[in-house]
Amino acid sequence: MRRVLTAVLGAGALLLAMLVAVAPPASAAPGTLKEAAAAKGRVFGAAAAQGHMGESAYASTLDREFNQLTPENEMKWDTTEPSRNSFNYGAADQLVSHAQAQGMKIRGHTLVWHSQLPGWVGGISSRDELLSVMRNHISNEAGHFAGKIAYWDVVNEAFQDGSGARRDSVFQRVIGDGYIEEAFRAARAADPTAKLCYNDYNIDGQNAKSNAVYTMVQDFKRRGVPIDCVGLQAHLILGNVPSDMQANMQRLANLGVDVHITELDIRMNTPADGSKLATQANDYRKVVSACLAVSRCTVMTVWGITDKYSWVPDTFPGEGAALLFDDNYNKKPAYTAALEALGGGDPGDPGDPGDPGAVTCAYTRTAQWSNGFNGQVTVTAGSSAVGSWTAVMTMGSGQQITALWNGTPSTNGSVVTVKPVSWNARLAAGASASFGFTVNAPGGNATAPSVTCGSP
Ligand code: G2I
Repeated sequence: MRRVLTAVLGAGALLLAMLVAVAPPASAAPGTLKEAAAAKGRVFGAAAAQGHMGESAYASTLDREFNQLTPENEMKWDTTEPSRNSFNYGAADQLVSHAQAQGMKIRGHTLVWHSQLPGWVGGISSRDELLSVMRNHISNEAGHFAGKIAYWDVVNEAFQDGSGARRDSVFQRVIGDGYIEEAFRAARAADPTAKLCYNDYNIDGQNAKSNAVYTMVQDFKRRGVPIDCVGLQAHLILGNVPSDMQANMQRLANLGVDVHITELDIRMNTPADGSKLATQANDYRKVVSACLAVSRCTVMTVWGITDKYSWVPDTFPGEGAALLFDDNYNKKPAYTAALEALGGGDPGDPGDPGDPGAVTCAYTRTAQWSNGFNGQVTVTAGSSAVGSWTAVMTMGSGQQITALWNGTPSTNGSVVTVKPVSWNARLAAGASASFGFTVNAPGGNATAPSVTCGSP
């Protein structure tokens, strides 16, 4: 008996020792997007399609990383009311149950949109009839999901690019400007608990279209039209995060609405390579940081889980690789950047691709003459060793690199990406490597190139 007891105690002690050994340190930063976002009082979601939920890596990545689900197509009018007054919620109900079982919020997308609209709606030419058809659609669909939806994209993409005029749609033509507010009133009546959003693309920075949305929201708030949030879709292009995105979100928030990033993706010309992925990581970092800087930017959602199923290559042939996970569900540098911008992950981990904390870099001008100069960039590892590094320099106007030593450059317009040569790739903790270059600068423009660097 005593021997048995000793054995049991021994096993218990061993188990305890193992638990202590594998338990993360109490101070470990959150390791997933949803945990890191939650720690900042934010929600981090993804669009998902019921058709892919049977793929285990798809569902498990969704469940592990995200705490909001937007049905990618399943709640759109052509699916939910394909013929008049005949409603179909099968696929959407499945996504909603999945999300509920996982404790995820659900974003309803979308009640009124000119696209994915069944032909029978486009054929209606009487104002009273279309208004009643639209109200009936909203009351049925928002009523069906009432109590389950955190946010509804009530009206989607109602403005034109460029001018900020209303987009020509059957709703605009037949009902007129008032259709948007009528849609919001009908949605509030059908589901009083959902937050009601206006959602659009190319309104991420300040431009004619976002000005028009701003003016509409201001008018709605003044007149008591029920609107709670504005969705910036943020379908962005590599290297083109609007520099005034934070300011744009802040001005909307100042009107008394929440701001959501609803369909984030950052596309590039494919195939992807290390330097494009590093730029993309930096872009994701900028978007997440801009949102975190605005207290009413409460939700960030990416438009898909894996590059494999993104809408981008279908719509823009030759472009893609826009999301946080690659075709094989590997985390991309953009994932690490988004996670770290949210305060999660491990910024000092030298294994993190695209990790900005792993190395720092500094530029100095070492010589100058009338139409050119020499420059040098020193890359320094942080508190951990790095296996490799990348420096990305954006050259000033007219500047051209004519020679570069101790690095391997590749040039794309004014952007020069520099990788190490064989012998200066690996840096011990705190160690540095430098590369130098000669710049031809007609007119004597010796402005310092802007330099960012990361590892690898
Ligand atoms: O276009 C990107 C997004 C822009 N903002 C509104 C979003 O609702 C929109 O999402 C996309 C979906 O990601 C695509 O999956 O909307 C497209 C339609 O406008 C969706 O594409 C459609 C294809 O056009 C259909 O051929 C296909 O049958 O997806 C359908 C379901 O896979």
